[in-house]
Amino acid sequence: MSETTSAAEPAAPHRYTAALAADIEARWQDFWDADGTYEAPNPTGDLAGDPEVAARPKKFIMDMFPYPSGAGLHVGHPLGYIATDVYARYHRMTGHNVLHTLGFDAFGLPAEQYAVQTGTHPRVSTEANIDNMKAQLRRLGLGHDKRRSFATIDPDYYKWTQWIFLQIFNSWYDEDAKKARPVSELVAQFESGERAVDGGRAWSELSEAERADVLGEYRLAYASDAPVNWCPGLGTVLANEEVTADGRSERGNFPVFKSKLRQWNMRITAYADRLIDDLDALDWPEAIKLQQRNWIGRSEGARVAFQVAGRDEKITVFTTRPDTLFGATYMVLAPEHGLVDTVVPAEWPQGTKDAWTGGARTPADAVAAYRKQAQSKTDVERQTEGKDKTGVFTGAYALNPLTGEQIPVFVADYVLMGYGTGAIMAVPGQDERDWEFATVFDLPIVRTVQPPEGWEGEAYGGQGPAINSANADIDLNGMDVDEAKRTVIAHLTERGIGEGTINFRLRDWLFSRQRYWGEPFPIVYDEAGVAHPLPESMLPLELPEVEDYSPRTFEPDDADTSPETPLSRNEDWVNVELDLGDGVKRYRRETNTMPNWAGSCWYELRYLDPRNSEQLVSAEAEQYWMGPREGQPHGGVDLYVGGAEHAVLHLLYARFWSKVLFDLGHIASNEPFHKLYNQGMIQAFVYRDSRGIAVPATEVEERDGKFYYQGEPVSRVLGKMGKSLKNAVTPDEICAEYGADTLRLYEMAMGPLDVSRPWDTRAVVGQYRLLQRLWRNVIDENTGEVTVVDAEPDEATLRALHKAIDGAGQDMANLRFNTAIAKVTELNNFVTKLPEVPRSVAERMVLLVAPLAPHIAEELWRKLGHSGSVVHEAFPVADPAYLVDEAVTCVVQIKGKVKARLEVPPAISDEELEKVALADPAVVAALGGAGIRKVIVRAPKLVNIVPA
Ligand code: ANZ
Repeated sequence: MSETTSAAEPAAPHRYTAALAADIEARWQDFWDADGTYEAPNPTGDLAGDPEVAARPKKFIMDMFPYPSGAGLHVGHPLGYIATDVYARYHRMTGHNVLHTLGFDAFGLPAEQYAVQTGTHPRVSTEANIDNMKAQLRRLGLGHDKRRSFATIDPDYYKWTQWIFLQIFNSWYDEDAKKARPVSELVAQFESGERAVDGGRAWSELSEAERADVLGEYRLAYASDAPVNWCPGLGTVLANEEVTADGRSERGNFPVFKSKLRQWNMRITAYADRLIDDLDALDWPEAIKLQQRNWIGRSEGARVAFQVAGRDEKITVFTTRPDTLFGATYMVLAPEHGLVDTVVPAEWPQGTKDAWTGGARTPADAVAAYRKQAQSKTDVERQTEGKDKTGVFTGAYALNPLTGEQIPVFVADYVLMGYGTGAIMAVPGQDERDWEFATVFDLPIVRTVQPPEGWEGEAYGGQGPAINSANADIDLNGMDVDEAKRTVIAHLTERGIGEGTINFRLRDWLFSRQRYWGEPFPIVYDEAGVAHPLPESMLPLELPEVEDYSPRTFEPDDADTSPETPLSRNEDWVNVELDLGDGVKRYRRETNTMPNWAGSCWYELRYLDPRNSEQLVSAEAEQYWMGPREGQPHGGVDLYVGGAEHAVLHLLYARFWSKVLFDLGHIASNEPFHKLYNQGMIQAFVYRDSRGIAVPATEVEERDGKFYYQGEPVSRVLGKMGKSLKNAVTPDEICAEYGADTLRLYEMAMGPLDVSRPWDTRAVVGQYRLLQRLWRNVIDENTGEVTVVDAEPDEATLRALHKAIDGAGQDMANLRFNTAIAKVTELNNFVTKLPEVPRSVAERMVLLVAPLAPHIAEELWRKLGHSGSVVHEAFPVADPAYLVDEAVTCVVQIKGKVKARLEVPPAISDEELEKVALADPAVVAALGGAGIRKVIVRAPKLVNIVPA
């Protein structure tokens, strides 16, 4: 119980207490539900409502939707939800049609893991968690349009996730038009001969399976056999974005291995340029844009083909420094490179240095042994080994196309298969990694850029004139780096052995998982193994009810395992007879499921038109809520609030899906989220005993700045809030003790929204007192009667009121809720000191707090005699006349005689006032050019000048 209702001080019967707050809040939450207060009308369709409301400017305000975990919410989770709710309420009151709702991202690993542990079906536990979370969220008074809420596991929803997959499967990226187009248009190009099939055969000559292979090279969703991230400990493959920098699974921290498996991929790389370029017009934190740019990693350079000496094959490299080609003294292939086996000769060439052979009898042995060694390292380990470069000679030589010299070809793990072409030309004179390698293997070093005076003993990667770079056909010497690059590229292009190119770090998105609890792929395979999309009429393809939904996991470090999908164990579901348009045939279903990112890739669109059974979203609804407009050239959600941890995963995938849907003409917005805002984290103190084990935070006592648990000293550090650290505080507890409005105010008052802040339950009472004073300013605590009077407020009150309206309004519009609350508090304190409160002041104060503390605002508004809800009332408007500070008269004396009177702001500083006084024409005239000995300033009232 809070102190103000303690037994020592018997509460007045109508005081704002936790019990009264609970009563008010429950009543208004019921009212809102029954009334549909937060329902935002669409202009057309089944959610159309009041056309007058739909004609207002719109705001689509969205949170990153939660994963319904079994632990429920702690007070850290709703920080963003409360912020968007205040923002949404403010915009409703300033004449906007506001779409604000919340769904659930409900497929995913935790429910499945819980299912494995407890035997509960993931749907059952997930739905129970959703119900629990909904109740917790409802208690906070969030103004959500509940008609628009859904969970990604609803078959009505994932039908459209599957539908989008089919759109992506059925399209290809036209590099000339720079957009996705339907595969049917590609087929037409092949049929007419407008586009040639690789290998020169006619389309009509190809078998169905061959055609499927050709199209697979183009489709934006395609299956391929490629080295993928296989995580035996989780029993599934993972996307690059789900693997940490040190090669472990983001979830569970298990080792991840490269393993060649047939998997579904999304050709996100086709969009690399647009994903970078379109960031410019988005209103996102710079840090997130930078992370996306780095993840996509655009580098400009060239591809150059090197002839293998004495063979037909060429080795193509990607280099960002084609200008240094004269200094390429050896080459390196990644151990996994397909040409390694082709180029190795049977014997070591004459004169091969011992240090190059790794002690092996033949090049093939050397390469095989080296590969084995490289396999156990992660990409990051391979790149961060510093000076200890390793590798072996393949026995092959290649020709440097500019010097004509034979240069040895090595295999070394500092070159990665997954980047560029997996092969490099090594230029030790300019590249530090190559310098290190050349030093270990005693390879020649030729500088091709003049380093500064005294530069010795290391590679020089900087600017400077080209040197040692000429032959009979081309002379780069003296050119700067950029000019030399352009010149070499032109030369190589002319000779047909190279071209300028842009390379991206981004890889295609690995899209299949070996899990039960995800969207099934709407794909079946015929007897020849050709993949066929299911027709739209067969969607949704629902998950089968199964006995065993556990993934098969393995010893975490056993790389020689391969995944087994839970769906594959259900022969009845897997083997089907279908008529896909050419008669009933037998098919096998795809047994992988989609990654849990799929459902969150497009959910903003479904909020717009959640019950549409014909389309994923109607064109009108999408254009209205998300279409491009002034200042938002790509369209998108007006405000999207969530954690910064989603910088590259969810946000990149969602942008990609939007662009495909946009290209295919399904939506008008080319970007999903126009404005992105990252809220800070609510942190909490973690208390640990002498063994380092966290102890329950609520049972820790503080004495003289030290902390004790059961009498023993414990340490205290700031950390994450959560069950595992025994420091979780639930919103339910705080609501029970003070009410939801107090919790809302406290979370918003803790600090700027984007800054992390420590939770302090003891400080919550401060906001409770604010609401108690607000209540007392309107209601008699003993009688429950309204105490306001119909008198006009005086000048000082009007000034305080309008200043608060102006400041708090601007703060709310700019997501500065902490300072908005400070201004409301200041006004409330001012009003508390008035002998009686004018009704006009009380009413505007209630409107002012309504976005922040909606329940008490509704109640007071009702008690002040209004019949409707405060939610759609107009936010008060500040009168500028009361915003200018009152002026004060300042007397300016010269030798004690008054020479001028100035009107100055009361807060003027001594320095400013002196300047103003000395510049006053009357003062200048009175001084008559005499010098000044001394100026005595007593701001704001007096300036005394003593002339020299
Ligand atoms: C010759 C050269 C000379 C290079 C020089 C750099 C400096 P970014 O900028 O990250 O795109 N490279 C290419 N493919 C590689 C791979 N698969 N594994 C490891 N390294 C690879 O890096 C491009 C540069 O990294 C390329 O340009 C290549 O080395 C190397 F003075 O070529 B460079």
